[in-house]
Amino acid sequence: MKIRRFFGPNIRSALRQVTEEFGNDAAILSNNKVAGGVEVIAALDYDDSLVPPSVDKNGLGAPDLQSQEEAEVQSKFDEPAQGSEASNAHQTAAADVQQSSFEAYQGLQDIQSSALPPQQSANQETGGNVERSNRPPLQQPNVTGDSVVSPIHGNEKIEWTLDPSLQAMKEELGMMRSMMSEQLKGIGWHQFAQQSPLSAMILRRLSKLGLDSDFLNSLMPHVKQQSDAECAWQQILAILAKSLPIAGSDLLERGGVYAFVGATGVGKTTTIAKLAARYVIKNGADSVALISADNYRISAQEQLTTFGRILQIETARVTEKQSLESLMKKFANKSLVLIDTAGMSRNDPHLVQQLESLNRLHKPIHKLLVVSATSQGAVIQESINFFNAYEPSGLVVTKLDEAASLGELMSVVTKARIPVVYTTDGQRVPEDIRVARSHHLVSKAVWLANKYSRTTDDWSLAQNIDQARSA
Ligand SMILES: Nc1nc2c(ncn2[C@@H]2O[C@H](COP(=O)(O)OP(=O)(O)OP(=O)(O)O)[C@@H](O)[C@H]2O)c(=O)[nH]1
Ligand SMILES: [Mg+2]
Repeated sequence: MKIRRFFGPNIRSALRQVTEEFGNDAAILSNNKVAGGVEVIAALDYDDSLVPPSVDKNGLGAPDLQSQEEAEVQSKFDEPAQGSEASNAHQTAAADVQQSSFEAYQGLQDIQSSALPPQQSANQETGGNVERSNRPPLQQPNVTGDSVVSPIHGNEKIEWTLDPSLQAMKEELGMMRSMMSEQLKGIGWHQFAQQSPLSAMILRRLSKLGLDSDFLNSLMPHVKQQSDAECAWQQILAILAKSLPIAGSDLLERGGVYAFVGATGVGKTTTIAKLAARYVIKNGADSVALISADNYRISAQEQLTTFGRILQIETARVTEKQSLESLMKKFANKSLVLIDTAGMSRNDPHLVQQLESLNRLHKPIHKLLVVSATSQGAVIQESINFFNAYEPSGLVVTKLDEAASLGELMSVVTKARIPVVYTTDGQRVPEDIRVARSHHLVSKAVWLANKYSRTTDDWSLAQNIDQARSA
């Protein structure tokens, strides 16, 4: 947008200059009587909606200087006041024009002083978009706190800060600022990449894993500057692996009572079937029992019963007549008891009832929270936040085979510090489950990042430069 101030002995002359300079597409931002003549501020490529309604903004399309509107504007300046009514009308019109002129002027001042570097801004009287040299100065308003006293209205205070045109200009200015800041960050990234190519390469590769900013920031200081880039990358992956909370042993091997909790459809029942089958293979079918605490959905109970039948192990379900407590007593002789819970919305009161019934049991039981690697980081975080109240002993991460990225999962899990006990990567029972291993998760994360070649923009990378610099 090009903005310029024109001055002439009268409005006609000033408008003619505008036409000559900007052609027919110019928009008049303000016209204003000043000492020695008339001042017009006009803009090219200007968003017409930003011009205050009180300002003549008909542009200069086919400027007929004898047009009605122009004649009216002209009359505000040229016609002498006659009688008190005429005099009042003249003053009101002049005040409108003056006020609009001031608003537009103030908006221009804002744009200029914010868009220019301080030194240039201070020198704007002699340069910038609004040309002023050899022209009479604008009447400066008296500014008192947030209010501005119009030079025409004297003591009457006018709240100009709420003017829609100024608000629009401010928004535009804000957008310009954020665009500039993004560009500067991009420049910052390029400089950083030139100064520290190894750190930049590692930061880019780590970002491709989908790790969140906090995790990246915690890893970057560990980058060791060395000539072998691949070695540095392997080292940082080893540190990443070490950061993950991993149980590292087969928790169920020692037996006990375990309840599987988690969001709907994450794979709780399937995981129970896989773990039961593994246990049966080692310890025999008599050593295991399955309980379905899901007394809300018949199909869910049947799913567990079917698995039990296939594995030839005892199963039972909680009903109104058969409480969880009584079933626990029934299976007291089993070395491993696995309890399946209903997948329900966190807002469903039945879910809380079900979880509280687990907590009321006399015999302490372990809770394993099941989360799916296909869920977004925020969803996993929500699930952890909710089930944390029931103190899970560990996590089971399912559906690794369907995940497109593991970065968000690793970031959330590392923050939560709940150890991952098992991971599953398929629907087959019992094959597709394994004791969680950090290197397996990290290798899978790298493999997925290469497979889906996630792109990372310079701006996002630039967010982490400070930490990367300390590497
Ligand atoms: N690809 C894949 N699918 C899995 C995995 N684990 C479970 N599933 C599938 O996910 C679907 C849901 O599994 P369920 O075990 O019924 O899940 P749930 O958490 O018990 O579900 P609700 O009881 O309804 O909350 C089934 O089709 C499973 O076969 C896995 O590791 N990989
Ligand atoms: Mg289920």
